[in-house]
Amino acid sequence: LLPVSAVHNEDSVEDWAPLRRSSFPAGFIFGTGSSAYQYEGAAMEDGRGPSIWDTFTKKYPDKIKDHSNGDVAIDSYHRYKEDVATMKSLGFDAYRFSISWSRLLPRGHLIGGVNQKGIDYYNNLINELLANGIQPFVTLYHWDLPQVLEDEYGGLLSSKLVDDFRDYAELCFSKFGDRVKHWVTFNEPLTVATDGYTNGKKAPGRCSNWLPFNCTGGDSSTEPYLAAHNQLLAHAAAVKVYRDKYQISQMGQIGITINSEWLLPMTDSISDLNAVARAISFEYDWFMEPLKSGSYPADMVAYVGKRLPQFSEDESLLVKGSFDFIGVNYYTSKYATNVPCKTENLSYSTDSCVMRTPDRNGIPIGPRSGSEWLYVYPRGIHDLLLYTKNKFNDPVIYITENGVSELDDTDRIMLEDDLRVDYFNNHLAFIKKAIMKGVKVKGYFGWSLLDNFEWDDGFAVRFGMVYVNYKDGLERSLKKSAMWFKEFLHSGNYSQLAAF
Ligand code: PSG
Repeated sequence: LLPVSAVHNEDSVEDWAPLRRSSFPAGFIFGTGSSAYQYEGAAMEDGRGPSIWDTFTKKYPDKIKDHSNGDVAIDSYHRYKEDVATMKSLGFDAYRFSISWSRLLPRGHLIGGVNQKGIDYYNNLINELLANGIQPFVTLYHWDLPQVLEDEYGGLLSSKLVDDFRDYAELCFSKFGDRVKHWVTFNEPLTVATDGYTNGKKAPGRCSNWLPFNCTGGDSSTEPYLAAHNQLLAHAAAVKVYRDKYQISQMGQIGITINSEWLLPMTDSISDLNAVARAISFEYDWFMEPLKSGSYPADMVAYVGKRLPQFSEDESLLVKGSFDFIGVNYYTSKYATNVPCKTENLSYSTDSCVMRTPDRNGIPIGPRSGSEWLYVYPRGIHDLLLYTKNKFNDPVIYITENGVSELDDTDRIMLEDDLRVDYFNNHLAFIKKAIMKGVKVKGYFGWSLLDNFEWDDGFAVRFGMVYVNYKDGLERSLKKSAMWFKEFLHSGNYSQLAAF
């Protein structure tokens, strides 16, 4: 076995030319990403119904770092024209945003009625983008389930979700599919399963009662698997409708966005190498393997047993191959080490019998960001991409999110975001390297254009390349990283790669 320190020495930094736009294949798309609850605001306006995030932030203000919520967010509902103008001036080709289900269907179901003002808003946004030469990439579900569906049948825990999501997706295809050519069904089903149903940090805030996380209900040993399962089935149902009724005439593509950390072994012992493989199975293969083959990964079946739902034969065939592209969200990497499996107080978080940590022998895997879970490790995106190509039949990939945060400093307008400049530059360099090795990456979306409502971190953590002044009318100002992107997108040759 190679010592851990030698595993990654195949690429040397010296031969890396400075990055420029022309380093990427012709037609490669650069964009930024966002989501409805994090950006729009206007939570009670123009007929929008409440989502589980409205309920969650009001019911558990203590679970949000600054006790904030997305009622106003960064007001993109009203400021979309200004924000589209910023994208255009920076030179972006595309914009990924999500549709708020409860803005279109305030009562969740199609038969509850369509809110025309919601349709109007997304039509206006899409038309504004296209008028400025920016392609819309639309996510259908970025975590804001209509509250009525949570109340009626337990939301993602019920298979009733499948038909309701399919109907909602079809409404979107029929209203917007003449102009939207890239659809993402679900954003990060993993994060929903872990933070929504394992530790209760995010809506709907469920976890087992023996955990000290102040949840009102839940079972961390079963519900994460159920929520993941129903998201996969709902995804597949929406893809089927798109392929049966819309794709040929609308000529678009449909996929799903999967996130994962990359994992490195804590030591070079066999048990830690196996722990790495299991950790990746429990995060990434959990979704990628069903999408590729129609079944869950063998090690998850072995370790989770009867608590892991099963696909019927028909379901398996529906899920298998249900994508034209895979959206990949990558932010960070961790070390993995084998730990004994638990026999009581079972939870998704311990089922893999792996402990994940950001440091080894006291040394962090990379610079720390403003988010406690995010340490910078650019090489991880390259390794995740090659893993995807080799293990999952070389799919077409869009990087649908990649970005870094810093903590808000309430006394200072923070425009000198050198950490973010290096982050984008170095991750793009590793993506380029993966492309040169044959990975079919077709586009990259930085997270995010603007500072925004960062879920349980509220407004205390900033991910934007554009600063939003929460104390002064939500005024926007370009940070250094926005200028870096502008330079990169217009001419290319901006800076030498920073050393790693
Ligand atoms: C993404 C990746 C991890 C945790 C949470 C996310 N990870 O690697 O441990 S959430 C994801 C989300 C978006 C967020 C953004 C930054 O899709 O809405 O704002 O990343 O947290």
